[in-house]
Amino acid sequence: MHIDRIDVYRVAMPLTSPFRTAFGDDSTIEAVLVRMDSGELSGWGEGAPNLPTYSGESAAGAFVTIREYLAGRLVGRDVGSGDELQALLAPIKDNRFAKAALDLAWWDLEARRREMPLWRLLGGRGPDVTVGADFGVQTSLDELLAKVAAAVEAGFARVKLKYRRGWDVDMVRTVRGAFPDTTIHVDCNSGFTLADTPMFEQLDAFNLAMIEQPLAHDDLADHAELARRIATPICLDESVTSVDKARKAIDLGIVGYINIKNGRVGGLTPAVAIHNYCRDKGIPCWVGGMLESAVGSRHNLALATLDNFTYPADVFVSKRFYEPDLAGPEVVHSGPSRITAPDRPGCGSEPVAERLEAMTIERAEIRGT
Ligand code: OSB
Ligand code: MG
Repeated sequence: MHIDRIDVYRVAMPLTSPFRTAFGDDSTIEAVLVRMDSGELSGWGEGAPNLPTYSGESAAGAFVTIREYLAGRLVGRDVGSGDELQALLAPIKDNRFAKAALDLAWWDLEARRREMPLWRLLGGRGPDVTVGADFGVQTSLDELLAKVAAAVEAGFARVKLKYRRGWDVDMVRTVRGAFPDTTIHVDCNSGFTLADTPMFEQLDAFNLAMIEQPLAHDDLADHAELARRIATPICLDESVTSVDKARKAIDLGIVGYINIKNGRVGGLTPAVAIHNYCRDKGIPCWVGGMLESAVGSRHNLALATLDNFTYPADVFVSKRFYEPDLAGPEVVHSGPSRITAPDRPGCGSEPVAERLEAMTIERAEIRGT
């Protein structure tokens, strides 16, 4: 497929309410959106690193990296596969959210060219995906309990709770006390160190499905030590950025689960490769998200249709975070705890032109020579 032109947008998407985690309190999410053109067709991709607080990457940096270093490696060329695209970008180290925006746009374009839904092109088991509920740090335990009660009532298959200092063991004890049978896990977003091992040992009493990314964002060795000291399974998010890191995490005996995010690993191409590697090793996975617009969320949804994603995904309906969503059609539930991948060519979403314009901070166009 010949890449004629790439447009990149750095956007700021206002959240309906602040999202509070161990790495910060955000009221806006910054992302890069990429439109990739081939002939009459366009595909859309997204990378949503926001500020450099989750990883070292930011939307501002991703925008410059795409404009200056990445897009020029693709325009004017024939790119026949995701692997070929990744090989062309490989001389540029890291910058995975930036690469993901390009990789996703390529896959969307390829699926549109073949006139098939992206989930089918990826080899998914079917369009229906089981999704979970997710709650950031709240202003009070009563507020959290009310939200968890509503999620359980609505039939969500699992509940993820953001976890940070001051919103820790007592919070879990309270929620577990009120909901003894609900599948619950906590996400620490790399907020702790091995010195907190006694606190993690206390969590073993609460039958959590897993503890997500307890230690530093780029660590493996300390996670291996923690895994030896606690019974609750560990799930890595931030630390697994490639198949190679997944291999090391598995060989070190760290992981009960791996959270796979398109943005964090550099796109659908590496995400599918990590999924396949984990499947062959018998390690269950689930799909994570970064508060993407409907474009990125529908790419996440397509990924989540693969067969080794056995724990409910962090894919959310548009209204959970955005009113309105930058992209359409808006993401909605198709049943309790379920979102269905669209039966349309490609990922099934694209930006709504006037919203894209209103939310754009800067934009660039890269054409072939
Ligand atoms: O660690 O999974 C994470 C959101 C932004 C950045 C990092 C994370 C998250 C989430 C929420 O946990 C996922 C979502 O709600 O889409
Ligand atoms: Mg996480």
